[in-house]
Amino acid sequence: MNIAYISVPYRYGQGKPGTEHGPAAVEEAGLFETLATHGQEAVRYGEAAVLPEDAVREEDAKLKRLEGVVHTTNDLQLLVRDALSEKRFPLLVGGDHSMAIGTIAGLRRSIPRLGAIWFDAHGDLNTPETSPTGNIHGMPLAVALGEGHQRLTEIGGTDVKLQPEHLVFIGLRDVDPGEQELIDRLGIRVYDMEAIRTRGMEAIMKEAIAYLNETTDAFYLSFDMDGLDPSLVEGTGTRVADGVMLEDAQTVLNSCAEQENFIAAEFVEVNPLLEEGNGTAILANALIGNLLQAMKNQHLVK
Ligand SMILES: [Mn+2]
Repeated sequence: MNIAYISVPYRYGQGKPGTEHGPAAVEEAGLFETLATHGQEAVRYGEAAVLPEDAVREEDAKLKRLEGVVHTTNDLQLLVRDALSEKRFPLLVGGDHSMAIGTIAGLRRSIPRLGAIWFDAHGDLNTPETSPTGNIHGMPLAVALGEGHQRLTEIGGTDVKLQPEHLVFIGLRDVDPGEQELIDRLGIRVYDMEAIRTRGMEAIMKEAIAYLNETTDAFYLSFDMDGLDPSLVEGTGTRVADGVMLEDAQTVLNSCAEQENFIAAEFVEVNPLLEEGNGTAILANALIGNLLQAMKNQHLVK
């Protein structure tokens, strides 16, 4: 399978400048070399369109920079859809996590029963009503489940993009009250740090994938760098203590790569302005290398 690397250089889903430089930082860390090492063309398949800063205002405090998010996620869903229709594996680098609204909408076009593994410290399940910040990067999963502002839920079509039983959280540990209510009401599968510690990541990933395989046609991995332990990721905007360590993160990647119905991955929330050096982007590039190697071992990537 050929990789379609798609960059999403934007930050409008959250307030800190810097995630718009995430893709460039990962490229500087050697992304194109990583692609070439694993038999891929060292090229960018596409880059999601981003509105200039002066065209984006905060406007609604409960839904900040909405125009900027709508513009990019709408463009991104088309890129992802096209890549998938060409039988490519979309590999996305962001950008803040609100980009997943576009990723999921694009994948959903050809995968009606789409599954998602959400590697993240946060639930990303807020709506404008429940969000403590109004930042849309805390809302992409609510949007995918059909909850939230219509401008967002209608990106890529008016249908609901993701069913709650087609979603699994890995590494969750910072959940707002409204998010917990949604998790409980919809019965969403969660593997928190306690579960990872007591059962081990290997067993958890095996169970998570078996669970998704029961009812989905294919699944993708949404990898938020803040799912990792803060000691590993200085350059991400919302770090949370007691996170996933490197070996367990690699197990997540390897477990996904073993599956023939693993169809896309995104790495989000790289913010090089929050650290000296480029450590978080270097780590993201290394993790992408791990993933491609594991996929190559499974003959998913030629
Ligand atoms: Mn996130």
